[in-house]
Formats: sequence, structure tokens, C-alpha cells
Amino acid sequence: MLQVNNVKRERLKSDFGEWFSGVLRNADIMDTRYPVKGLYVWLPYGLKLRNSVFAIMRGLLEGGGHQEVQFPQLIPEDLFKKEAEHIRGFEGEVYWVTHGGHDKLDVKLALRPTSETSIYPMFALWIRSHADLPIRVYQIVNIFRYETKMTKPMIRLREVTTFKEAHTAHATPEEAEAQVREAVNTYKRFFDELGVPYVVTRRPEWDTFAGARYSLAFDTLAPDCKTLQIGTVHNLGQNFAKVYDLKFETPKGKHEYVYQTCYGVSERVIAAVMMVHGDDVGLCLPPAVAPIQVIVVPIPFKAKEAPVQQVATAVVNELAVAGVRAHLDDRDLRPGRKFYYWERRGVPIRLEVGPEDIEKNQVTAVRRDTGEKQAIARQALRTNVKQLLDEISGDLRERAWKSFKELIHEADDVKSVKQVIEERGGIVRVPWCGKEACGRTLEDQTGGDILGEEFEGKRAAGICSICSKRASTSVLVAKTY
Ligand code: A5A
Ligand code: MG
Ligand code: ZN
Repeated sequence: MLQVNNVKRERLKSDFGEWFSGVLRNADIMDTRYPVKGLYVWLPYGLKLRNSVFAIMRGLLEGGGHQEVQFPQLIPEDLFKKEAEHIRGFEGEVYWVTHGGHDKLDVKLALRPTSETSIYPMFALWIRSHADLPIRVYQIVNIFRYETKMTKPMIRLREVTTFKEAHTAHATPEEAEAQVREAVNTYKRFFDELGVPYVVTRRPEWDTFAGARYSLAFDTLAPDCKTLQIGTVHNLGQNFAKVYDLKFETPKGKHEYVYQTCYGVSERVIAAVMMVHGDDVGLCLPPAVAPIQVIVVPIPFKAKEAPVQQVATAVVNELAVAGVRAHLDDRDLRPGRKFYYWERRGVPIRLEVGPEDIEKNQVTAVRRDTGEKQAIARQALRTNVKQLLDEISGDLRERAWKSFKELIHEADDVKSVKQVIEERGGIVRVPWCGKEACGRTLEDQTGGDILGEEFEGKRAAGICSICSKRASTSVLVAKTY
């Protein structure tokens, strides 16, 4: 039988790119052979994973008072180009529809790269008085961005197939500010559920979202020690409100512009789930999102085939009734082949049912994450399996956070920032005076990117690593995706 040490992450770390494309293929997540750059095909198992990840997000947003909407994919050029800064940020990334059949269109249509410019003109029609506020909506749609950096499945797409964007409008700046904090908490809960560790930073001013007052970003670390931005939260102030004329009547009869926020994640978060928990064998999925949580494998043995099959079926049914996503693998293959098949696909628990298990009135459970084996009494099946799933969730999260924290380093000067980034990899915290010129120099001299100041984080006082003036804050620097 195949012996695997399930916590090995050597191949994964030494050639992450190769590991990632291998997993997409071997675990039936995506077919990456579609003949347009930056566009890929979701396969059934991958799509199930995607749907369970975004079901968590839906639940959190609905619980936080958001309502789901769906806006058109095409945005007329004149609407799209109203907000000057937004346009400057996205112009180079827009795909344009110029023709309808043989006719040249009078007004070009943008394939949305994000939806501020399609949603806010409609907000203008919906918002009349303070009683219409706040508005909290979200949609999960595809967007197109003509990315010029190297494209990568799930991570840098030209068609982002699963873009969750939330958009809100408020009567006061304080309410918008509170919404930003709530969005951060929502995303924290989301990533905690997925066991994906993160830092939250306030992006430097010169790198805010196009049209935003300020932007917060969630970053995690890929196995090659580069950071991956897995979500952003933006305070838009009144920038868009002024351009799209989003005014409301206050209780005193005055007309004022609303304050807005927006926040988004994409299927990049699924790449994060895959890479932080995966190992050299393949996927290792958190139970919350695993399309199959328990795979039941009958171990037939000579004249015992019928009872083995019967018990295995009963076990699957019992778990299904208890709300566990269980599946019986009754294919005509050797058990060892089946084990490997489901290990690669990251199924959290394998239950084996053999003649000996039947005799002892038990099943044998094997954890995907550790390879640990244990017997579970038939009478305690449901409670023990659920308990084991919870344990696995907790252990995956804990393990991921532990390795993440080990990769956050402190440095005082440019040389050591550069050294850490180049030799050990990860994220470096370094004092900064707050001036853009020093920030840019820091990036140039270290070859890293500034993620930003930590949001509600540790603000080390010290000496700016560039100008040697007193530093009131510190920034996180890393190589980024
Ligand atoms: N309207 C706001 C929310 C917005 O568009 N923000 S954003 O540009 O930062 O995108 C939100 C998140 O989508 C990013 O943090 C990133 O995780 C993901 N994303 C952006 N471009 C992507 C791309 N080309 N491929 C995959 N994911 C992408
Ligand atoms: Mg740079
Ligand atoms: Zn400085």
C-alpha cells in the first residue's frame, strides 16, 4: 500500500508553479488549455470547490445586511469615463466591444473590469432620501482585465470568473468608516473559515484603488514566499458620488452627497486555500469547502464482498443524513489506487470498511492532513466524524498561521530588508517616515514592494531606513505576485 508522509511540502516549496499547475490538472480543478491567454475552464470538481468557498462569503454578506444584485457586463464608454482617476487606473486594462454584428456601435461598450461605473449611475436613480440609506449590495460575476503581467490560472486572470464585489452608500463619513471596519471583519471571518492566514495593510497613497480615498488589502504568502493579495476594502469617500450625482435629502431637507465603500475578492482566494494547505501529494482541503468531506472505501476480501459493500453503503447514507458530504467509491479499482486518487483531491477524511472493521463493528478513519489512522465505533460514527472534521479544520488553520508568522521578520535598514527578502523570503516590517519618496526608494533599493502600514497593527517607532528621520510608522515589504 502507498505510504505517504502527508505533511511534506518540499516539492511544493521548491517549485510552486509546477506544483500548482500539477494540482489543477491532477485534482480536476481546471483545464488550462483554453486557447485564449488568461482564460481557463473550470472542471466539475473545481467548480464545486469554488461554489462552496463563495457560499461562505454569501452567508457572511447576507448576515451583514447585504443583498445580492446582478448588473450588466457592458458599460457605455461615457459612463465608464466619468470618474477621471478611475479611468486613469483602468484604461489600459479594458476590453472594448466596438461592433454589434456588422454595425459599428455609436457608443463603445466596456467589458466591466469592476462595476463602480455601472452600479453607481443606478444608485443615483435609487437614492432619494436618507431613508433609502444605507445601501449594501454585492454581486458575484465575471470581469475582464487586460492584465499585462504574466497571467496565471486563478491568480492573474484576464477573465476573472468569480469576482465578488460589494458596494455600499451611506449618509455620513462615520458610517462609511464603520462599514470599512465591518468589511475587514467579514473578510477576516471568511479567511479564518478557510484557514488562510493574512496581514491587513493600508496601501500606500500612491497605490490606492483608482478613485478611492484609501485602500486596505489582505495579503497571504505563497509557498515561494511571495505575497498574494487576496482581497481589498476601499473607502471611496464622495469621489464617485460627486461624479455620478449620488445625492440624498437629509432629515432637515438639505441635499448631500453619499459616502461610499466597496470591497472585493476573486477566485484568487481559492488558489490561496490550495497553496497554504496543500502538500507534495496534492490538495488538502479544509472541511468547510471540500466538495467531498468523507470518502468511504470498501476493502473487499474474498468471500466478504457483499457485507463490506453493504456496510460501506450504510455508512455513507448515515453520514449524508447527518449533513456530512460523504461519497462511496465503489469503482472496480484496487483500494490503494482509490486512496491516492482522493488524497490528491484533498478529501479530508477517508473511511475504510474492511472485514476486520465489520467484525469489530467499526470503521477505520484516515486523516488526509496528517495520515493518522484511528478506529471509529459504528455507534459513534456521526459524532466522531463531525468531531474529526472540526479537529482537522482547527489544525489546518493553526498550522498555516504558524508557518505564516515565522515568515514575518523585523528589519531596521535597507540592507537587511533586502537580505531577508532575497535569502529567507517572506514579509519584512521596517520603520518608515511616511514620505512617498522614501517609500519608492525603499522599493527600488530592496526589489520588494510595500504592502502598506499594518491596519490596527504594530506601529514600530524608529528611524526611517531611507532618510534617517524619525519614523512614526512602519511598513511591510515583500516580493509580491
Ligand atoms: N472594486 C474593487 C473592490 C476592486 O476592484 N478591487 S481590486 O481591484 O483590488 O480587486 C479585488 C480583488 O480581486 C484583488 O484584491 C484580487 O485579489 C482580485 N483580483 C484583481 N484582479 C485580478 C485578476 N486579474 N485575477 C484574479 N484576481 C484578481
Ligand atoms: Mg514596485
Ligand atoms: Zn524617510
